Amino acid sequence: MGDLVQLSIVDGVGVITVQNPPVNALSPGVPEGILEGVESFVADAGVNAIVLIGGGRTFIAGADIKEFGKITSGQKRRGPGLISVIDALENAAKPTVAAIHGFAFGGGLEAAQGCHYRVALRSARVGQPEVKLGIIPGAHGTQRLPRLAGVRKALEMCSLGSPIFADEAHRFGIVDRVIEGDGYEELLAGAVAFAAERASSGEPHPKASESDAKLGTPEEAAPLCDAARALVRKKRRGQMAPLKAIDAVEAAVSLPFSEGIKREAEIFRECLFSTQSKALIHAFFSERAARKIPDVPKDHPSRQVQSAAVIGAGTMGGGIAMSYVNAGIPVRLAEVSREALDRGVATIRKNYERSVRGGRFTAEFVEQRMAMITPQLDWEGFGEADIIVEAVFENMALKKEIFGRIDGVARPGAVLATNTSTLSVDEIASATSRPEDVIGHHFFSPANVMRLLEIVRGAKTGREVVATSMALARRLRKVGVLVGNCLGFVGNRMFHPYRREAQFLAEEGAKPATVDRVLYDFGAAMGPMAVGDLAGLDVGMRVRKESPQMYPPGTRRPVAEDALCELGRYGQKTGAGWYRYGADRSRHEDPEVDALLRRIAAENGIEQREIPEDEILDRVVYALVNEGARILEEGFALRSSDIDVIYLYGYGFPPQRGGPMFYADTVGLEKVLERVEEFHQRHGHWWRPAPLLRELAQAGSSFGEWDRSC
Ligand code: ZOZ
Ligand code: NAD
Repeated sequence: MGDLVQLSIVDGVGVITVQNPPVNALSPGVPEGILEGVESFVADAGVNAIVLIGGGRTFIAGADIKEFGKITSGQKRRGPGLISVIDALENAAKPTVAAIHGFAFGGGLEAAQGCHYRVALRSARVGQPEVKLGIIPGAHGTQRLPRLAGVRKALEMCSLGSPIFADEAHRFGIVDRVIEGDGYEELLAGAVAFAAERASSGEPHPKASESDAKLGTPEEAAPLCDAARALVRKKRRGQMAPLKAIDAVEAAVSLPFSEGIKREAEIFRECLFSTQSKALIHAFFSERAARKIPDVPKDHPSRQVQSAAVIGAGTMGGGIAMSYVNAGIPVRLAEVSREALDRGVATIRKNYERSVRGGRFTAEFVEQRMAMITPQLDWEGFGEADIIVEAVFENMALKKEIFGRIDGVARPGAVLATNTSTLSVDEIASATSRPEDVIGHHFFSPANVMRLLEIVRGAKTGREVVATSMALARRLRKVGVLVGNCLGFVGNRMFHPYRREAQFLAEEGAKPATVDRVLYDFGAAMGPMAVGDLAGLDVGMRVRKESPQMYPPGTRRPVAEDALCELGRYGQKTGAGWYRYGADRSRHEDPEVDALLRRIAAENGIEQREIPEDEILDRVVYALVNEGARILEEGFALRSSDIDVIYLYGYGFPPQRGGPMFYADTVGLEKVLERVEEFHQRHGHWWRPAPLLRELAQAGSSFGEWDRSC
């Protein structure tokens, strides 16, 4: 049993404590340890009841996700492990009680469902989040949960994967008693008392697998399943596991338990071996890997951030201020004019009011947050701020002037962050006497909603400032990814060729709506043309004008968007761009755009043709991959999985594809290279294969292997 599971007896109750930090995952040895504990306590005449509890900060957060890869790669056979434990808990001759604090997730909740009873601290959360990993509950959760909580709740929990707190779980019969208090000791005492009570009651102990009262009939379940399917088709578009989870819950109603669990096992296996599951598991670990910076270990000293100042209350500054106050950090928000300041504050209020209407925040919370923002026209109090974030117009001269002024007022040790999306952090830092304190905090729009924060490390940025920024990202509920200081950093640098290629395709005869649909069908939240219209086509046009070096002589340059801009078609904000927009923002294809594209093609000697959909997909997605490979070899991203995280959280890349680099690995780099070389032959310069892509493809390797070798 080792140290993973410990046994003790408290007041005649046998206590099985899982000790597998940090989250008490069911790693090899844990199920076996619990099983031994149950068997020995059942045999021990001095024990009247059994409590299963987690040591440390949580109950059991589920299966050890690392084990799944071993199973699918054939290194390990899926043994009866957890399922035997659950059977033993349910069939024990003495009452079994799960005592839950922290999280009872996945296999953890399934183990708890095997117990006769469950008690939990009010702060505890229970959930079946397996679908987020592309699988379904595989230890009878889809069969026991509807019996405990009813079909509707089980469908919701198993298909969306969102956890619920103990009070709600109590209302639905998942938890039998909420224990007052907030510590492990109170939970243990409450659980032991509850177990002793049940043992002395003389009543039979309920087995979830035999409690059919809440199941209802297949006819009653059918509309609930249909509604759940419609919801996940919308909310988890393109994902297989949520629909499969619904099938499994439906089987709980239509089949006896002994058959339902067989159905669940088939579906579980089908999901576990799917590419989608591998991609989602990759996304899970990639998000956590991104926190690891080789020369800035977890325990590296960092600075306290208790107060912030934001300069510029425009689109980004307002959203950034909201992110800070949502995390409980007060913000001084400065603007140049009364009008801009009032507009900025009004936008913040409007955004909050929308959240109140949507039920995300209470009105009281919003008033508290608004009170934490101090709008001002001067920089009073900036000298006390722990961090100053600049979010003014994207103009180097202006940013340098601002940073020169910041240098004069910021206290020693304050972090000085810029939200620039394209400008050099080093050049901005050069305007100060302390470049070691300067760093890029590249938020994504809307900054209060989007989870990604690209943290841009300049040549002189100090490690303490990197550590502070990574920790701050988590506090702000962002996914922080450290990147290097190159043009466009990682995300926008890759986005540029992606959108360029989409434009080329349109110029060569692909309908803009077809390009968008191909990407939408691939799972993207929006296609590249619609994204351009949303962001404003003038933004790209200005960048192309200001940075002519982006298109060296002799290289093909996209012309379609410049032509659209000349017609005043900047996108949604002018009612027309790649599409024409109705007053209600509805999007319509526009024959004028097709005519414009034909004209451009004729004028520029571009041959128009019918373009197959697979070419559309490969050209836009491999444009991302090829640039991503260059970024990696140039060292502007630490690992390919960081690039995936950036695309998953900042650009709406479909999670079930795992990110562009992972997707390329699933296709096979040899095939990707072949295609890139084909495009290079046909389209020239922009398709020169990245040396790293060539190297890995020729070695039969992958980006994932490259990450592991670094
Ligand atoms: O970590 C958060 C979380 O949500 N974890 C995943 C929970 C989950 O998805 N559970 C379901 C797993 S699938 C399952 O359970 C199916 C099943 O049993 C099928 C039965 C058949 C089994 C046959 C198999 C052999 C959580 C909310 C729990 C905690 O969040 P925090 O923000 O506090 O902590 P993190 O996320 O930074 O995590 C800390 C470290 O723990 C690692 N980790 C977390 N959950 C894990 C896990 N490692 C393995 N398995 C898990 N379930 C995480 O990677 C991180 O590691 P480091 O190295 O980055 O620190
Ligand atoms: P914006 O035009 O909406 O806002 C800029 C604000 O800065 C304006 O309200 C302006 O009045 C104010 N400002 C200008 N000079 C100032 C000064 N001296 N002091 C105080 N305020 C001043 O622009 P935005 O979209 O919020 O962009 C801001 C920065 O964020 C830019 O660097 C941009 O590249 C970057 N960014 C933008 C996006 C986006 O999608 N909009 C995304 C990521 C990063």
